[in-house]
Amino acid sequence: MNWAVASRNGDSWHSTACILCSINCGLKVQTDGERHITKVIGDKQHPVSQGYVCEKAQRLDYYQNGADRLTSPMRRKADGTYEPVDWDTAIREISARMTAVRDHYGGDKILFYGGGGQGNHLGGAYMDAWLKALGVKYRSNALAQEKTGEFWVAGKMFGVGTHGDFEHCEVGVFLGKNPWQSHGFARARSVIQQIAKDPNRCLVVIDPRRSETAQKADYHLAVKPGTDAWLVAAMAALIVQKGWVDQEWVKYHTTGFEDIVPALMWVQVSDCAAICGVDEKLIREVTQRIAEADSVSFFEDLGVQMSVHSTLVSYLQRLIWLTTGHYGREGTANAFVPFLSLGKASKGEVGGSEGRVARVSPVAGAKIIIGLIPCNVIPEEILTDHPDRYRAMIIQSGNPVHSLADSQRMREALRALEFSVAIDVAMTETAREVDYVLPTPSQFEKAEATFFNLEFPDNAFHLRQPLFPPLAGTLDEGEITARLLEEMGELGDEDYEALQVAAKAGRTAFTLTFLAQMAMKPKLMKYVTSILYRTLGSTLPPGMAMAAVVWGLCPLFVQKFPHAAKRAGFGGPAPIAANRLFKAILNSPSGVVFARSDFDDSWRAIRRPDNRINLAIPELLAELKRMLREPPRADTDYPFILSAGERRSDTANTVVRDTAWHKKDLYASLRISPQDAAALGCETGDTLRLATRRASAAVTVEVSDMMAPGHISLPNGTGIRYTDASGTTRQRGVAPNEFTDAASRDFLAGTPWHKHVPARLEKPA
Ligand SMILES: Nc1nc2c(c(=O)[nH]1)N[C@H]1C(S)=C(S)[C@@H](COP(=O)(O)OP(=O)(O)OC[C@H]3O[C@@H](n4cnc5c(=O)[nH]c(N)nc54)[C@H](O)[C@@H]3O)O[C@H]1N2
Ligand SMILES: Nc1nc2c(c(=O)[nH]1)N[C@H]1C(S)=C(S)[C@@H](COP(=O)(O)OP(=O)(O)OC[C@H]3O[C@@H](n4cnc5c(=O)[nH]c(N)nc54)[C@H](O)[C@@H]3O)O[C@H]1N2
Ligand code: SF4
Ligand SMILES: [Mo]
Repeated sequence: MNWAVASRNGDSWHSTACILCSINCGLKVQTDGERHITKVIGDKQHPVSQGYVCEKAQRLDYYQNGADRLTSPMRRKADGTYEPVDWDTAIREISARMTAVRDHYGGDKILFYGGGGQGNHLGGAYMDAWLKALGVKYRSNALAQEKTGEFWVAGKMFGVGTHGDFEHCEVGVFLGKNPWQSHGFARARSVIQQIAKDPNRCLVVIDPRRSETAQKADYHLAVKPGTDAWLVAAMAALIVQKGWVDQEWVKYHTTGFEDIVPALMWVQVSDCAAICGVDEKLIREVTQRIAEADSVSFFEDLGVQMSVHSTLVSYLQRLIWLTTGHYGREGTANAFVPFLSLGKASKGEVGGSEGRVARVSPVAGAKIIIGLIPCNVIPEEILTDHPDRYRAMIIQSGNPVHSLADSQRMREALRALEFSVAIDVAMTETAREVDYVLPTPSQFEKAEATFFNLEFPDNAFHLRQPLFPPLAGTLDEGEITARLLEEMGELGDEDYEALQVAAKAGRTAFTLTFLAQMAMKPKLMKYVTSILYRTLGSTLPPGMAMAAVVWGLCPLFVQKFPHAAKRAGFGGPAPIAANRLFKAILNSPSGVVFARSDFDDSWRAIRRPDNRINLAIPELLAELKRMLREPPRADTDYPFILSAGERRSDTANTVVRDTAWHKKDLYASLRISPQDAAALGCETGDTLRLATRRASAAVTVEVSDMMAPGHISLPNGTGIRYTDASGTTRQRGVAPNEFTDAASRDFLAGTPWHKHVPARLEKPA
């Protein structure tokens, strides 16, 4: 079903997906024949979500019809306000100014930020051609403020991405992760309920807060904020010290065990227990439960990835399940087969090839992981007189002014650039700081998809079909980048003609002509996404042109994973299998299983010598020693630890701007323990002044028994400015990154310490 049909049958149900978290549950939605999503239910035909849905999906119409959506390119005036300009003018001026930056300073002085949010990665794929034409070398996006430390560790140990199997595990461990609210794996709430109610299974939650998931846990290890490294060091050490290692398994499947033993024998478990605040007996009981279980899966997330010692914790927690033999079976982590790797630029790092010189960012010299510079160094790479500083920035589908550390400095950095462009659906905090804003159709007005496909053994890809025609005045990312390349003189009709004719003749003809053209004019290969958009794209069903890039990915996938593709029904000679896969994707509005793996694949996937998992990472073993010598110190000026950016039922990053669906009074509250509230003499609904080293502001208090004394939390995605349905500008709550500091970051990956911001609370004067 596409929008042409949808608008004819105004009251029928259409397949799509939720775009509010990385799980992208399949949905059936009803539209009103105009531009509204009126009813939302789970799609039982979706191969992964199988009808599951959470309450947030009901709010999608506030994204689709938000009053801050843009309907014209906007140009910044000298006084800081914006004026609408027509598309031809915008494309011409942007092209001229960006080319001037490239010619004067070099393409390596243009930074690209973004590539997609929780629901959209195809738009980002099209950006690639423009970036290549400009010679852009440096990129970053939100992954470089959460997952790069973990990816670096996984690269050193496995050389491939792995994901736990919570549906089947005997013991599920959530480390700084609250899947009840944040999901992170399919059908999370159902799976958590199943583990919780099965007496033979066990749910472990490591979180200072008695989160919704912790409330269901068999074991809640209420670690002191920021001390997880001591806890996981103690657990890993106990396994070695108590003789709980699965010796046979370790001998057969891993390397480096002998190098980690001395480091772990050295750990004083009782000292670590005292530092992390968890009873030593409890640590021992949980660790033994893990060692004796048939299958264990771990999930680490922002509670540790955005806190002190994050990369070290990513490493040590893996040692717990690897020394006890939990990989490559049902219920444990496995290597999923990706349709397209999210870390595709990462060959050197995630691929783990030894001896490769790590690239670093040009000014701060920060490590580049999976091709991304750490988000936290962006402002200091601009606000400097260093000759290699970035002079321009392209931002697509990201809101760094809101989402990166220290919003104030991020705004300064954007204003210091010589030129900047944002491509977005709405006038965001970031859009309000750049020179030009280009509006795109919403994700329900074009073909879209994500590469968050982490399922095992069956992995699925969901190409969504549009529900509505594009909003007037918008152009999708495929069209924008093609126009920019044409304006630059990089592409023209002569590059399209033969392929356009072939596309009309059918996909086999198109494949043959495509291969011949690329062999004849290899320089076109770098603009392949735009070429596909202009040729194949125009022959796809109405509204589906953005799917053209998926055609280009199918042969890459079937060539790289022929067995998994064949088991899913896409075997045979690669070009034929690829076209069959593309057809299946195009004709499956609820998603399609593209890969079927088995456990042997999980072992074959390991890109290390002899397919063995590497247990020893020298940099982190050294860091473990350093960490053990330096216990955390209290900050007397700022006695609270602020967790800035908690996932709640009412947050979804900044995708939905209008909060009209939120009828209850309390929104964006600062959660505080009953003990601290009593000491401060405040109650729910009161206003306090929250101060950190970067900022201070008034916040509404919510007394919550989820919080431990000394620990306070603010939600993520709040405090954004939006226009409500009546046209009034509103702002609800505070924006968490007004309070954070870009210098607070991991020594190795540069990831931020958003969950560990020293703070002070005062009664307003
Ligand atoms: N509802 C909702 N769901 C979302 C999103 C959303 O905005 N809203 N965003 C999506 C995105 S982009 C992501 S990355 C994921 C993130 O998903 P999560 O990482 O699960 O989300 P958070 O709530 O940020 O943090 C998880 C937990 O870390 C705990 N924590 C805080 N400090 C510490 C600490 O020092 N140690 C430990 N062990 N835990 C600590 C917090 O109390 C919290 O319960 O969620 C996704 N899902
Ligand atoms: N303090 C603190 N900060 C945090 C976090 C935290 O826990 N604490 N969490 C962090 C995490 S894990 C993440 S992932 C980031 C998320 O932060 P960002 O990566 O900035 O992501 P979103 O808020 O999802 O912004 C996505 C943008 O895409 C736009 N958009 C929507 N649809 C389309 C489309 O079709 N095309 C285009 N071009 N644009 C579109 C939206 O309007 C929005 O501006 O926030 C991070 N920031
Ligand atoms: S927010 Fe996430 S879990 Fe909830 S419906 Fe949307 S995609 Fe599914
Ligand atoms: Mo995230």
